[in-house]
Amino acid sequence: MLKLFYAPNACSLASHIALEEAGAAFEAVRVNFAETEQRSAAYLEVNPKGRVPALVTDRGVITENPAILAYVAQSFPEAALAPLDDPFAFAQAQDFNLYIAASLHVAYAHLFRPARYAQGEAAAQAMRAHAPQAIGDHFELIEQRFEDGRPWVHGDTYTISDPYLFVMSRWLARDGVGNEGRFPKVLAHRERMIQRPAVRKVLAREALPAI
Ligand SMILES: N[C@@H](CCC(=O)N[C@@H](CS)C(=O)NCC(=O)O)C(=O)O
Repeated sequence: MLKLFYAPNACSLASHIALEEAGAAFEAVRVNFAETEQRSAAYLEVNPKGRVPALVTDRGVITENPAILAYVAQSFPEAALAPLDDPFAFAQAQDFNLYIAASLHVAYAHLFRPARYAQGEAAAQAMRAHAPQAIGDHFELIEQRFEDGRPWVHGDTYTISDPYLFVMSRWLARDGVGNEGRFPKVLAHRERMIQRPAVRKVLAREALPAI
C-alpha cells in the first residue's frame, strides 16, 4: 500500500489531498516537526533530504510535490486529476506546479525558514522583510488567472494544481505574510476547496481548521 509521510499544514498537504481525491488506498504517516523527526535517522532513510512529503510506493520513494502530484494523477487516471492525454495541457499543469515549488514556496521559505539560505540574524531579518513583497508578486500573477471567472486553476476542471494552490493560499493567513485581502479570487478558490469532501477529510486527518 502507498504510504505518505506528511506534517500537518506543510506543503505535503497538497499530495495528501491529491491521494484522497484519487481514491487511493494509502497510509498517512505524520512526521513530527516539533520533535525534528524529519531529521531522525529513521526518516532520513525514507527521505535523505529530511523534508516532507515522501511517498513510499512498491517501486521506491518519490519526493517533491510536483513529482508526487503527477504520479498520483497518472496512477489513478479514472480520477481525472490531470489532462493525461493532452501533452500541452499536462505541461501547463506542470508549469504551474513547478512555479509553486520553485518560486512561491521558496518565497515563503524565506519568511518561515530563512536559516536555510543564510546565516545570522541580520540576513534572516532582511529575508523576512522582503518575503511578503515576493509572495505578493507571485499571488498577483495567480490572481490574474482567475479573472476570466474560472473556478479552478486550469479552468472548469479540478486538477492536481488546485490542492497545491490551496496549501499556498492557506499560508497567506500565517503571521507575517501580509494582507491576504489583496487576492479575493484566490481566497474564493480557497473557499471552494474547503467545500470538497476529500479536502475536509484530509483537514480532519491532519487535525487542521478549515483555514
Ligand atoms: N521542494 C519540496 C519542498 C519540501 C519542503 O520544503 N518541505 C518542508 C515542509 S513545507 C519541510 O519538510 N521542511 C522541514 C524542514 O525544513 O526541516 C517539495 O515541493 O516537495
